[in-house]
Amino acid sequence: MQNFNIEKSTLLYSESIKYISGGVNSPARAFRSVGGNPIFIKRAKGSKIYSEDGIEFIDYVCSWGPMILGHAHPRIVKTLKNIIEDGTSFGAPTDIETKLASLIVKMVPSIEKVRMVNSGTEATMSAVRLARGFTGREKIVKFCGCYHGHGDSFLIKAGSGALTLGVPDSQGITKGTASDTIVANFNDIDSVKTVIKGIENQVAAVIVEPIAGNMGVILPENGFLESLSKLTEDNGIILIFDEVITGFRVSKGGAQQLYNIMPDLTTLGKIIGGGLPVGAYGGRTEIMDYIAPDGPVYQAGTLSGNPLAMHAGYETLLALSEEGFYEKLEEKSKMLEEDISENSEKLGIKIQYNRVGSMATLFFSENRVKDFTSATNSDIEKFKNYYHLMLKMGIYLPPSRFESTFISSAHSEEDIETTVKANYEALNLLK
Ligand code: KE4
Repeated sequence: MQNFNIEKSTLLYSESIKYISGGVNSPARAFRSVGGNPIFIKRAKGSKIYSEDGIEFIDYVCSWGPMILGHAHPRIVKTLKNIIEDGTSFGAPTDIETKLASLIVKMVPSIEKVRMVNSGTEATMSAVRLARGFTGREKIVKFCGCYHGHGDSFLIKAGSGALTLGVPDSQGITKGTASDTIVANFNDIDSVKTVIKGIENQVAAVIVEPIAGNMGVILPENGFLESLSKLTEDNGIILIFDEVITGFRVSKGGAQQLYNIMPDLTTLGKIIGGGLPVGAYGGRTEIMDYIAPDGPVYQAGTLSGNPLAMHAGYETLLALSEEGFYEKLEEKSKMLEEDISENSEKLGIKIQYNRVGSMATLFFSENRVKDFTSATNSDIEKFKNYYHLMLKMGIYLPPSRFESTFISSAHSEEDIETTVKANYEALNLLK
């Protein structure tokens, strides 16, 4: 274990909590569920992040998903350097917005038209408003443990940081709003049929993470997404795939391409900004034409389609479109899964390693983790101890068992080997 002295981070945290709520600009970054204080990061390059204390980590958070090319990728840095002197925001249309939009339309099977926003939350909020405007209906269905950003309609039985902090139902949500959100169970199509029974014609949309990432990674059981697609189609309900994590992560066309399911609307974020603030929502033209200025559903944003973010996103999508990108990512992701699974078998520590492509979660559980209940039954104490053992060995994981780890194209085989060695040592100490 390297000299793990985080005095500088601790000092910076004592300063940040004076001015920033919780000392962080997003609760997911607080170390509340694992204990200790957050590490302050000074810079990053490729698969590594460097703390203010001068500690190097192999990064498996990847900014919670966006950095699929790794940090400070030369293509992104060069692009931003080239354009920054031309101005940063105009509040008027630019050619690069059309270029990125057309690339998204080309790559994501169900998207015919798209609207850019500034975050995944804005994308999901707008997609639900659009579904309500298009159908004239008010109810929405979400899944317990799924997270769709911090829009009021979604902070009911929410995952990610809300679940991590034990507040899946946020305060500040009006009874009226909450009453329009119906909660079903992921991977349980009968629970969806039950909760909408008799009110099918009041339901505007079902929103789902096609691969859950915010309870930790939970794969869709065979037939679940197909049944959801049929149920929504049969009842005139808009099916929204929230692909803020899975979009361009699990394949060029996201989860909808991987599972060959066509949602009515798709929300995107993270990767399409290449590390700058971006979100997007898109779908069939007949639905997307309902958005202002063409249609009656209003949505707007000062910095939507910001040129810096558009260029960073465009270069990112071009890079991941290159031949063999996902195959190489799959090789490294598979190697990590197999070697960690081998470690756990050798040491007799029961884990579940849920993975799709380069997104994965290691659960300390005897049983398969296939839904919210089995995810929350995983061993939190073991996770906390594992987390800090790995951190001290220079492996930076998300500080929550309800998040996904990510591998970038910058992660080397050496990084994977180092991680597997650290995993072996950590599991051995947990025995
Ligand atoms: P943002 O508003 O954070 O850009 O996106 C919201 C969102 C929407 N949909 C899904 C499936 C998401 O996972 C997210 C945000 N993801 C969390 C981590 N799982 C962001 C981390 C944070 O909140 O700091």
